[in-house]
Amino acid sequence: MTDFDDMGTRIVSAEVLVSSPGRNFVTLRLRTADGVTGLGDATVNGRELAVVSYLQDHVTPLLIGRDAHAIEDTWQYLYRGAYWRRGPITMAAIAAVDTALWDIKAKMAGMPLYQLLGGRSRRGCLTYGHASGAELPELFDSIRAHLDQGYRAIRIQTGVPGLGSVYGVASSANAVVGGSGASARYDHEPARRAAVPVEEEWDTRAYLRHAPSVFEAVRNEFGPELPLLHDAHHRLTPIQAAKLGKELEPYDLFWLEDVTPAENTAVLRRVREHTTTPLAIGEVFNTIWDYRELFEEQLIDYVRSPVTHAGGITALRRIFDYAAVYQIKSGVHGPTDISPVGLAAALHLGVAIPNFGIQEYMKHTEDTDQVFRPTYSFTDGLLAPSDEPGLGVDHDDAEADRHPYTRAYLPVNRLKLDGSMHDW
Ligand code: KDG
Ligand code: MG
Repeated sequence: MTDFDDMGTRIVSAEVLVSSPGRNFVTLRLRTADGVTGLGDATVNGRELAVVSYLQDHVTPLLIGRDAHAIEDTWQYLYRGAYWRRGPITMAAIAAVDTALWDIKAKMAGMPLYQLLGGRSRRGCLTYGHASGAELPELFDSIRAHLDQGYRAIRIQTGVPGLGSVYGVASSANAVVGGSGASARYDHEPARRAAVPVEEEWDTRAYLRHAPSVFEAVRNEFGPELPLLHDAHHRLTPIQAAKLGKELEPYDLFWLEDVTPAENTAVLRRVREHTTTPLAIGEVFNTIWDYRELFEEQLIDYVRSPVTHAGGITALRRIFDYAAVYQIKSGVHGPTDISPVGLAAALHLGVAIPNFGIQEYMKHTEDTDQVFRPTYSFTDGLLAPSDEPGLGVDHDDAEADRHPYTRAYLPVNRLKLDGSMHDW
């Protein structure tokens, strides 16, 4: 569609911004002839420059001259038009364009984005924070500190006896990023930045023996009410996942996340047959199609897709509407590698949709917030978008220039037994 009634809404520039204020981020900024700008997050952790190329070499040239108001048509143009549909790089690129266009449209309307998505349905988005510790005393300290900060739901990850560092558990090595206790961070940048991925070791049987005892101890210490979550990071077979879900039932989890690898969702039938522990999945899914049998067979309870990796606000809204038919709720992925732009987009959707469940929240570093200047606020465990027009996030180019891209990876996971690569 190149027939513009209002030439002022034409896209005249599309910039791909790469920076590393604490960790790497890829951001798309679109500008209209009238000078309205919009931002979109295109960060794919550990594969950032692939999205930069996808956008710069294949997408941004197509955007110049298009009507910024034509959000749905642009989405279909980039998705159907590519022929090579789906996949994390394609869908992150489309997500960035879509999010930036929604930001522009809301700014043009002079409204916070959630108003264009149907208006506010709740005061804010209930979040869960990340408590962790190699041993129980550190874990308990971390839970207490999160409660003091206002969190009302907590994800629990711990070390496993006999294993070294375990992903998801803040260690002294990365405590330097955010201090110790509650604010220690487990995400592996920049404390464990390296030219090649850090290698961790894994033993599923040791993990399965240990995990239920951790939740028993936490329930004994903190009582029955606190919503508790846990992430198995795709590491289990269907029967192991079923066993874990069953053994965690007495501790009444809010959810058990990513129990099996994402490629074969049909195995969740087996898990579901055996346990009533609620299941969450989807942080590495890219499209609505990935959820089809999971929704229709009622195999999961929460959708983990973020705006950033599932094709943007347009696509994620569609996924949530489809999920609502089956009483399945949102549980949007919100680690620090989702930029403040991606998080703000999730919050605008989160306050608007009828089937909001919970929002993952791990605070970004101060350096990150100085680049993006987010205006969302965290009060009493609820994260809420501001009433500024658009997403309520900016991009300070001068600040970003102080933090150049540095190649960095997620760790990899090898079996302690023989060093073979394992799922995660
Ligand atoms: O980039 C992916 C990581 O941030 C991911 O491992 C985090 O599993 C994760 C989670 O639930 O936040
Ligand atoms: Mg996860």
